[in-house]
Amino acid sequence: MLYPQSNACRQRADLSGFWDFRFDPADEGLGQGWGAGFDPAEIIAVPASWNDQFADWRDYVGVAWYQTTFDLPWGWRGQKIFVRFNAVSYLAEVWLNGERLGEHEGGYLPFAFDITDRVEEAGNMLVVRVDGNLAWDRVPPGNLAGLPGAAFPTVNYPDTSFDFFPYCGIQRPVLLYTEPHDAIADLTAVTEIDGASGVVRVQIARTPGDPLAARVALAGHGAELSTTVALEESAAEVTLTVPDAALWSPDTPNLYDLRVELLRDGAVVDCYTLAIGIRTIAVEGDRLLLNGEPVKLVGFGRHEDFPVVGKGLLPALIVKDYALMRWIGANSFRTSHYPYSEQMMDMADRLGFLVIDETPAVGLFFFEEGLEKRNRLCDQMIREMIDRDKNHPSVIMWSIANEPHTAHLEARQAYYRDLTVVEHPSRPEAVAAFKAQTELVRALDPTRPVTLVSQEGALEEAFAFVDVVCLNRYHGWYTQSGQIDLGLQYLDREIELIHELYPKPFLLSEFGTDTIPGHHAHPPEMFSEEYQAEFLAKQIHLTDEKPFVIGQHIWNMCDFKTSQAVHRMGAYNYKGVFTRDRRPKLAAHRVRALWRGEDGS
Ligand code: ADA
Repeated sequence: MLYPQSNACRQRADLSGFWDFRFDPADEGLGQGWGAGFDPAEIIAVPASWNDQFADWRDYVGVAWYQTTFDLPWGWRGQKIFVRFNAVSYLAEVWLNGERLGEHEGGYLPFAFDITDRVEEAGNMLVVRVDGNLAWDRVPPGNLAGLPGAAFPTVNYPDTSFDFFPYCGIQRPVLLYTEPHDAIADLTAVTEIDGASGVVRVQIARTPGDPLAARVALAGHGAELSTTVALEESAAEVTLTVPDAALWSPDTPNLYDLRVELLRDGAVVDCYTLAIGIRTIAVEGDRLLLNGEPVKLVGFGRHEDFPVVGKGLLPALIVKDYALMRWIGANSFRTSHYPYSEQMMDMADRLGFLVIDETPAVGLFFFEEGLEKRNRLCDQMIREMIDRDKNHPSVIMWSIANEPHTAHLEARQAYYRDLTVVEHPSRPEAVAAFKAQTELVRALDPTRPVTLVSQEGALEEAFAFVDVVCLNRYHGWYTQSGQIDLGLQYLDREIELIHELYPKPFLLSEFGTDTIPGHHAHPPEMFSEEYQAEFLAKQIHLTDEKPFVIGQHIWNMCDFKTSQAVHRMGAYNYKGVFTRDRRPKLAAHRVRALWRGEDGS
């Protein structure tokens, strides 16, 4: 799904700003026809979550309505006209001038509607009903306490099955945009390396119509290449060879401008420009290879999270977070636990960060209730995520889930007792789902490794299907609490056991400790900054000694908001090495010295 562009053939307008708004706790708006317009009760900022914008509605995750009016920009008539929502959490229904355009389920990926035949010259009324409810047949799931025979007593409020606040609303920009009737419908750029040359294969999909030609040009780093092909049917592919290619990597985030034009009788009827990076990513034995060389991923699990805006897009925060990751010596992060904004992904390309792109499938469970729908949603979100992010050189791996509840309870009890792995420890429904999803990922994108981020350790049978093993583990925190060195012994044994069963590259994808900013203790004690610094340093040293470990992602880069729960003081997860407002804790300095090789070890 190409991001809307403004150029000689296309236009784009941003509807960000202040919209009319109304909460609908009784969910009466549908029945009362609010889709045709409603009496606003508030004014709300778009893009941003609604939870922290008002005094009394922080924990409200029900239904609310947005509306705004717009005039059609001059000169747009005669083209195809669309409205696009970059992300609305959780479920959006959209009307234009009283006509229902459709709906989209899933809070972190874009969707668009063709409004060519519905948009007026002036006074267009765009209305959006947003349903933020938590439910067990949604992805990510919630309200599990409502599950018949629930094994989940309500431990947090709002009742999520994941550990971050379920912010809701229109959290990323809403765009109007045009495309010509003969348009580039999609582009897929795949790059390879051949000696000193780069090979760029470009698949061009077009809207149906009369025969056209496609001119593909690649410019940058001294290269000026182009080729023209006939574009009779719906798609064509061209290959460009770039001599002395300037490869993309964290140290050299070289990008080229790929410009595609559609031509009829020599005249340009559509054009689109894509920034591409020439790089390869592959798994070879126990190693992850970037451009044919082993690469180590050092960085973080993160969240899109900040006071007041919640999960709302905040460009200055994106700049700040990349600056802090650069400062601490990180080269990588995972989009835990949902695809991040297009702007965040573009900056990873430009600044040179290696991204594990993760779907919103966090906290999945495999009871029968709602399973068919959850599986269908997981497939939908895998497709949408790959369709949106497939051209980013920074995306080096797809993650299909975070911490699914894969294992049987009995299997877990035996495992936690003494690392005993019983026969078939995973639920068959989970094994079937993840086998199908890894196959779907490979069918959609055979060029990148696929992973699943697990808490089940050696019980995770889905590790058989993935290319890279990712483990979240907190030995010395949730287990062996207060005993960092004992935790290391358990971590050491467990990683070796997992690698014995699943001999693949291994990433310690989460490890960390809740740390109250400014709280100190000597000797180190849980929740103190000293404990976090020692815990992280020792687990980094341990995992660095293992040849099959391809890196560490600390949990988390920054403190972030969660639901209320007894184990989340102030409704915060304090595992950040930076505070929520981006101030470094002691561990940030310790990790910086480690990752920048300045710790003298
Ligand atoms: C899990 C989960 C994270 C966070 C972490 C923690 O690994 O993936 O989202 O909840 O635990 O802080 O306990």
